[in-house]
Amino acid sequence: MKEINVAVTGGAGQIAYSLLPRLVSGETFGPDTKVNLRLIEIPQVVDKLQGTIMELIDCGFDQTGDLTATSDIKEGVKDADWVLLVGSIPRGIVIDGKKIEERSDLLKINGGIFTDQGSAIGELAKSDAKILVVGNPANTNALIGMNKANNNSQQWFAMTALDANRAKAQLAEKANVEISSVKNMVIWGNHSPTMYPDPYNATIDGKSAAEVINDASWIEDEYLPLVQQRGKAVIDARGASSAASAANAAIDTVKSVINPTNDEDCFSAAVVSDGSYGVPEGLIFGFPLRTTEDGKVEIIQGIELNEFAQTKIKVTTDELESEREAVADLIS
Ligand code: NAX
Repeated sequence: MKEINVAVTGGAGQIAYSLLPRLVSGETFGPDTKVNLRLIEIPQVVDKLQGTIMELIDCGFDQTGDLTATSDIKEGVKDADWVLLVGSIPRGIVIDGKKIEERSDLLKINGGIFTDQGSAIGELAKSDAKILVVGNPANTNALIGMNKANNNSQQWFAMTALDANRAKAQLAEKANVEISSVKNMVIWGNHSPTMYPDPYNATIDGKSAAEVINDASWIEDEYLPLVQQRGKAVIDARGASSAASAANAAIDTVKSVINPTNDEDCFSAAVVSDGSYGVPEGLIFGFPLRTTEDGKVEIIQGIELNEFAQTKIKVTTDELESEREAVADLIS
């Protein structure tokens, strides 16, 4: 059996609890790949990972390899093929008596984590390692990590697949079709309320979803808030955040990166901008992506953006530029 090394930060958190069994079950990396899993946590909770490891052993999957826990990021990411950066400091946490509510404070605090993690990954993970940032603010955390890694043969992604899955689900419900009929869902920009889930280029059975739904006021006034506020709706309903669907989206992203993309589809994740669609170079930006037969992830070109899309994309681009400015000292 082939073997790969997968490192996951935030291993004792909610998302990880849903994510980890699916990483070592054969579902994500295939039945012929053994997965050595390194769980990384802050020193205060690293011991709890022993309980998680016991559970993973008790799942009894043939594809489960060595399971280790550490609070040392260097040990965790050494020779990693994949690094899933799930851990981060949540909004609302109290640090030195101050409740962290401002996005700018959150950016700085998490930025500090992602500088060390980025340097360790750049130096020690495999030269072709893939890194998926889930912890928020995901795009700018990825920007910091990627700059600190300073290793162009590795590839960084920030997760927008949960937004894409939510965006597809809302279109399917409105059009009263199976969710598998909805394809080409692009989340443009930031994983934040400014993201633009594109209903014009998404397709339902091959036709523009906006045309199939044929209700401009729903598309332009109701659809975006529905997708953008879905996370809050889940919290309100279940009293806890959407950890299972976030874990599922992380699995979807890994599968999308390691398997060629169907000709009639694309997948959503944020990657470093090469200037495509006028997005400033270097930003970590949600684009339409495809994985080629030889395993290369490319930004799909030539998608038409109407005036509504251009206005929305400008807002999310401006937000990402201001986030980049807020962490300028961490990426120089
Ligand atoms: P939890 O608070 O349950 O778990 C986070 C874990 O990360 C904790 O166990 C904490 O000890 C650990 N951690 C903190 N700093 C660390 C460090 N330096 N190294 C290693 N571990 C560290 O949060 P959870 O619900 O699992 O969510 C994790 C992150 O995902 C949050 O930032 C959350 O905002 C983000 N999300 C991102 C989504 C996306 O689509 N990109 C959607 C879901 C989720 O909101």
